[in-house]
Amino acid sequence: APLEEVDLPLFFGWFLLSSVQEKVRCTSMDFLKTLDTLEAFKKHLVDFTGKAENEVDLEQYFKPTGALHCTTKFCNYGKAEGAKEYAENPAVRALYGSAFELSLTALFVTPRTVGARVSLTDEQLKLWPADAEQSSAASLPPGSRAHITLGCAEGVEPVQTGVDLLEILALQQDGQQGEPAEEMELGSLTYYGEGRWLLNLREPIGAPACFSSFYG
Ligand code: 2AM
Repeated sequence: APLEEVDLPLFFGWFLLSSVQEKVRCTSMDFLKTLDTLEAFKKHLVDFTGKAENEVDLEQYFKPTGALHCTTKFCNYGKAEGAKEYAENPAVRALYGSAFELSLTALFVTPRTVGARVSLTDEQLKLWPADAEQSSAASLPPGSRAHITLGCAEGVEPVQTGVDLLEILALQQDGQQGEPAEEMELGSLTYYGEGRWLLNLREPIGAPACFSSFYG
């Protein structure tokens, strides 16, 4: 079929090269392994377990979600609002297939998801859709939602990761600085209530990635 007749992809995004996927997974596993042993975390364990259990193995709690990527536009094969416009955006067409370096600046964990926050450059923001932050009540700057889903709890869809990140950023914007919990080797850990944890990385992780799309 001519290219015009091919459906739009499930989503566009930056796909991490396989060597760095491994590195990011290892870092995230190390973080989870340490997090569930911290006294500060145990104090709020009920956020994750309900009342029944007094321990949680976060490495088991979160299920991996496939190839690591940072979604720019979820198109749902053209059914999502703005999908066609995004695919026709000159920046998207020009940069399709190009290499980028993403900067991972934080890791976050909630009872639903674990993810990495991505801090986009001005060039990368040209590929960021205007409506990505709409689901948040707060007015957060473009790119706020940028993240890589690292795992989801049983029965949770990956779309939740961005929602969880926006929720934490909205609290910050609202002046809630959170509860400093621990200085970890990777960075400083803050608790935002209701099972929400954010680790600001001391050293951002640079992740080479290709801007492309996924059809599934
Ligand atoms: P994620 O970007 O948070 O990981 C396929 O489902 C991919 O598209 C996943 O990476 C998923 O979440 C993302 N996705 C699914 N539904 C979405 C939506 N409504 N908005 C934004 N991203 C979505």
